[in-house]
Amino acid sequence: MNSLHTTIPASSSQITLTMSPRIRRSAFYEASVREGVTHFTVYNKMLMPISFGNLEAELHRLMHGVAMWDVAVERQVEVSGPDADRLVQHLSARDLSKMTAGQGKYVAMCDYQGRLLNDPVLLKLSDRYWFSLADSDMLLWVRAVAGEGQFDVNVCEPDVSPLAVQGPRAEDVVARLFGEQIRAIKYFGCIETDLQGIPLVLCRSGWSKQGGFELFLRDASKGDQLWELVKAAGQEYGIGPGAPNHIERVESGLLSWGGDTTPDSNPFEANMGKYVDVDTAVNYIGKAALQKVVADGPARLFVGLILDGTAPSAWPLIERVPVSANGNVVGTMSAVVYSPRLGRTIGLAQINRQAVEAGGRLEVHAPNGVQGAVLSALPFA
Ligand code: THG
Repeated sequence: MNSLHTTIPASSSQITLTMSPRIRRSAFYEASVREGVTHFTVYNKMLMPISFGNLEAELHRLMHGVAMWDVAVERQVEVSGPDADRLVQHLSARDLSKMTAGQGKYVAMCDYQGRLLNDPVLLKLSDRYWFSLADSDMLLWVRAVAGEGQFDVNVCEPDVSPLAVQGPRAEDVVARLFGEQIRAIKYFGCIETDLQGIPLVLCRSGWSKQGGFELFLRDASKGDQLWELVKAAGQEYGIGPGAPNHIERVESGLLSWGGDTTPDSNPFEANMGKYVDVDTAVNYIGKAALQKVVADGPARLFVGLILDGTAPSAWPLIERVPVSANGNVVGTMSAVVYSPRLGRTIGLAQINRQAVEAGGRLEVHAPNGVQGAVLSALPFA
């Protein structure tokens, strides 16, 4: 078996980033530095840790133990006020009529042409909504739509900083902190609570398929304190720092908006079709365009690729690379990684629907040469 890179390989993807007031730091920034963070990316104009220098250990904790991740870059757009229900529905390509407080849902936010603007987790709290966002400027969009439509709402980015606890032992750590009753929380269920006076929302969610929770800290000045409480509770389960894991997310086929999508992708081209309601009485922005996509069939599909050989293909990709069939370009690959669990090099790609339906062999024009590939359903088995 190939050994994993234990550090992210040095390449032109490694540069020095000079800080400025435009690039924000997280409530857990000091804690991440103390823990030995080695690599950051920028997400929602904020620094996001992506490695602590040992990807192998970080993956192992996520798959077999428990990891804690600074995901404060998952910024919230908060909507409250008399027209909040109506505005949130207008912005979401999903029937929310049965949604109750204490629930979360994965939603596609689209423009009038059905293009995917963001794929947040939407949380409904007792008196407000939070769109927990991927990496795009939704505060601008939500305020514009609210203003143009004269919705009576307040729209802001609140002081909220998610900390993820992920992995098979995550529930044990969170039960230790909050009590055994948290084991009954359903997927995307959320409760407004506190931890030794630190206000937060606890939600069963997170950007992995290994299970876990996110603690939405509601006071950035308590970031350090919360980090240390979670770390202490996780000691006996071997908790350690990590970040949304590239290998696990490719294996699981979790969408990275802006990485796997282009500005023209619609949700059906992002494998989000099952979360989009087109046959519904409710109305929302983009509905007619999305109905047309369903009627015509999407132009492209988001699929997995299994590459020939087991070379640990160049990672991170610094740009999408072409994928061809019989010499004709049929799509692009947006992520690639060697999966130790599958013993294969796997990727994520947007491929023309006809080429997916035809099946057969593909060629990936990877940075380290042309490699043959075949399609795979997502998630990878
Ligand atoms: N948590 C929170 N905010 C987020 C993310 C998160 N914002 C950015 C980004 N992640 C948004 N994108 C996703 C993508 C996938 C999922 C969640 C957010 C996800 N998908 C599951 C799946 O595809 O299997 C479950 C979806 C479902 O069953 O409804 O969890 O992670 N706070």
